[in-house]
Amino acid sequence: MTITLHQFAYSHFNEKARWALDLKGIEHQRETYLPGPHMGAIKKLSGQPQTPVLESNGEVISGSAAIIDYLEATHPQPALYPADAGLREQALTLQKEMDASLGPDVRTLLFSALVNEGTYLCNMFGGSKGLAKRVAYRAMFPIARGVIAKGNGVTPNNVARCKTATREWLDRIAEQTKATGYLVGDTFTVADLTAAALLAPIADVAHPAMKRPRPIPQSVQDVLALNASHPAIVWANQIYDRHRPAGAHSG
Ligand SMILES: N[C@@H](CCC(=O)N[C@@H](CS)C(=O)NCC(=O)O)C(=O)O
Repeated sequence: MTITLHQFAYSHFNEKARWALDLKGIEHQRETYLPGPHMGAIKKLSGQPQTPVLESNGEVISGSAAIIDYLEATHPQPALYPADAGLREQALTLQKEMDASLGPDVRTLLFSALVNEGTYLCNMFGGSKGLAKRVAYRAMFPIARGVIAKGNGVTPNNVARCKTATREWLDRIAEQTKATGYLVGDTFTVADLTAAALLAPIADVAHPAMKRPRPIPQSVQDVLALNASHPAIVWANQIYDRHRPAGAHSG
């Protein structure tokens, strides 16, 4: 069976898929695209513009939740869905809510800094590429900056909304994990994977799949500082330490 994950290097939705593949110990290849230039190839492959996309024996699955669902069906162990139907429903509902709001809002917060850090942004997403591709990508940045800002919701009003909404998610996650250390029941589920992966860009996790290049520009550090000591950020780092396998890939 040949499995390929079509991905962006530094992306929290892609990290959900990487984490599920690594946790289940599934042998696979990763095809890494640069955001922007990815569009033609990903649309041709999947009929839509976003990563992650999983290609498995001729099947093409788009979106992190659908990919996890597919992997859960084809490689059931270790399970990410609780066996109990009620708990499974809770975990899947939480995933859906976080994919719809926490994920995009965290991305907006990060991009509110990255739109002013062209060289750093290009290193984050293009670090694994050769020099010629990296130079060409950096050269495109001034022209692409407006599209990047718009595509990631970077307007003063929306950034302010995302700060509040993210704080509310952090408070909810901290409250909901207080009793057992997990969001649903007393074991690691898709809900914990989703929360920790989607928080990874502001939790500044050390795992190679989401470790950002150093030195971190001051503007990005300012975004991290907004919530650095929040119990849910500490929790996300602990979940990474306990449940995110190293995996065979570096990113
Ligand atoms: N709900 C989707 C969101 C995927 C998503 O937002 N992907 C972003 C990267 S984080 C993307 O591919 N953006 C490029 C684009 O929209 O053109 C999922 O769970 O996979």
